[in-house]
Amino acid sequence: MLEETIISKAIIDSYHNKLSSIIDVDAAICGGGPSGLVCAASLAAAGKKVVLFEKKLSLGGGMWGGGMMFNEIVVQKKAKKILDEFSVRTKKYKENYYLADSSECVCALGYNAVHSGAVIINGVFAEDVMVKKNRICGLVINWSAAASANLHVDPLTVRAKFVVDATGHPSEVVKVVEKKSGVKIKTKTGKVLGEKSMWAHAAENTIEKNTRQIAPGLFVTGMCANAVCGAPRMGPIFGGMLLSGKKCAKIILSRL
Ligand code: 48F
Repeated sequence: MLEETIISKAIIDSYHNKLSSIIDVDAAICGGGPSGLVCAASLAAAGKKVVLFEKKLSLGGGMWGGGMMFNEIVVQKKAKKILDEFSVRTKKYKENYYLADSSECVCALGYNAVHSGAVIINGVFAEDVMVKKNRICGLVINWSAAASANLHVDPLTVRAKFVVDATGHPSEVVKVVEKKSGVKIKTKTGKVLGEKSMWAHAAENTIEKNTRQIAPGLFVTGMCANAVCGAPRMGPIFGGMLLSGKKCAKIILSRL
């Protein structure tokens, strides 16, 4: 005989434990697209305490849709190694152009992040950051459903040694920092420079350089790194996202 109340209690107890375990972490990642997932998986695989918040129910960000909903993605040779590492199958199209099924990619990145030990909290978004002594030291989180319903609900806060903005094109965490924290962003103007129009080669070449600590305690990865630093977009080539997530984890590891 299956008992409904036991099912409910199991979920409540387990979720409560999960949430309690991520109130104070090494890294809090905002955004579960490809860059955030690779960053989370790499940090967790190195034994660090990592939480990733995704505002939607589904992980994967812009990866599901490939190019214009043709659910295939392209990666270059350098990044194919990361897909190999995550056991994603690829096929060569031409020299330096490899294809992968976008659904397989998202599932593999998510599976690896969780299996490496990262805690994923979906349906929750970061609405603000915690700032102390001019340093970003945490994320202020709330239910995405509360925001959609326009409910006035006070948030909760998670403390993190490092925060990562992996929110893609909108660069939501950096924009909050720019708008209300008083902490200066490390760009030429001290402001978010904004994403430029499509130029895949230039965008993929600059994304690793743009993946860095943009303010004390705050890193940028993925499309967010290019958008904040005034670099172009690249469309459905995803190698830069994977390489950026790896690089972001590597720098954070060197500082933990
Ligand atoms: O947009 P997204 O996939 O970011 P990414 O990892 O990859 C970019 C590519 O998908 C593509 C591209 C490359 O070809 O240009 O666009 O840089 O994933 C960002 C995730 O962050 C979530 C959002 O729902 C998406 O899944 N997100 C955005 N704002 C918040 C957030 C927030 N405030 N809190 C939590 N999650």
